[in-house]
Amino acid sequence: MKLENITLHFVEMELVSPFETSFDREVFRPSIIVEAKAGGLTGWGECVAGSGPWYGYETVQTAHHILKDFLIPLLLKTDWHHPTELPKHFSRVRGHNMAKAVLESACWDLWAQHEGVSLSKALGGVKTEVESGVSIGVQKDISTLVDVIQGHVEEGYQRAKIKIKRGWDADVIQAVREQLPDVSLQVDANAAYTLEDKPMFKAIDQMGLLMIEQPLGYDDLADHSELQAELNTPICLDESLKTLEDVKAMLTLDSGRIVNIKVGRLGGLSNSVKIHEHSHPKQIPMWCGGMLETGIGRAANVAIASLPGFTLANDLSASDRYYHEDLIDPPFILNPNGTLTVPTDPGLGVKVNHEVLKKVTQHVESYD
Ligand code: OSB
Ligand code: MG
Repeated sequence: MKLENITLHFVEMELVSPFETSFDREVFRPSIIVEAKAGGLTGWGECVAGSGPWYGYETVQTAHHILKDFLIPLLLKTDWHHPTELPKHFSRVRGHNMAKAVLESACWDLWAQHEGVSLSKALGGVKTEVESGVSIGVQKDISTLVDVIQGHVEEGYQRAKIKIKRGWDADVIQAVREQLPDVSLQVDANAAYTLEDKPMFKAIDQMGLLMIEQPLGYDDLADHSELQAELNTPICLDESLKTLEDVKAMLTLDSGRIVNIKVGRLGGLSNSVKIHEHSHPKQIPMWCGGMLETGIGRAANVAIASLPGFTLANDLSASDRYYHEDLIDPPFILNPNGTLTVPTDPGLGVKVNHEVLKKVTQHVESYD
């Protein structure tokens, strides 16, 4: 398969409510939507690089540079047979996983459509529904947070993830625990702490959390190993895992016991499948993380989360939790049992809403 044209749609989407983490407060989310054409078919992908280098070093602008100057010219002259070959073709470019992932996702969509199978099937998915959790940003006070969690639980979400940062941690979790004792809870620090904060982690270790996500440095494994040794609650690594080698090192060092799979951070669906193949036989629990994607990125996430090793609730919420109008029609809705349905039509299995896409697009570039 050889791509004939690649179009980049630079979009900006307003979130339903601002999303505050230890590193940023987001109101608008920018993204690059990739539209790739070959043999009369169109494949779509969504880049998860953010407005600034806060979660990882990539931004919309670094992704743009890597896409237009390196990856797109390379892909346009490559004749490939299966999307699992693409990481090798992209390997001369070091890092820049989010830029690689968006092109590869569009190719997976194309390839699955060409084969007449859903992306889920193409990746080895087995589930017809994936479990939905919700990620909740820092709120203005504890009672607001409790109300927000309560509201999501009533909607049907299976677990809540609370973002923590210095000054918004143990006391907050303690209060939530007291007021909502039965809710399935986990926390995400987005790398806000150091080993000096061990006393805070020891305190929340007593609060019945499913996991503590990325407590320490965004690139760290050694300090996480030291912290994990002193906690009963499993650590889940997000930012620290960029490659299969990182996952292997995490397991060797016992730096964490749960893997957050994010397709963008890991450089694509092929690498994500490889990590699943490595971790699932070892019974390492996995779940799919999110980056506030529109329905285009969400469809790829739902497909990967349908693999058998995704045993924990995912950060895959319904479209209306993120945006008033999604880029796909129909949007993802939450089933009453707290799941999203895995699309079964060929490829991503969702229809892009061109009207909404046009409305949120700031500019377009086309390459062939
Ligand atoms: O750490 O999981 C994270 C969003 C942006 C950057 C990092 C993270 C997140 C989320 C959002 O938690 C989860 C979602 O998309 O529902
Ligand atoms: Mg995280």
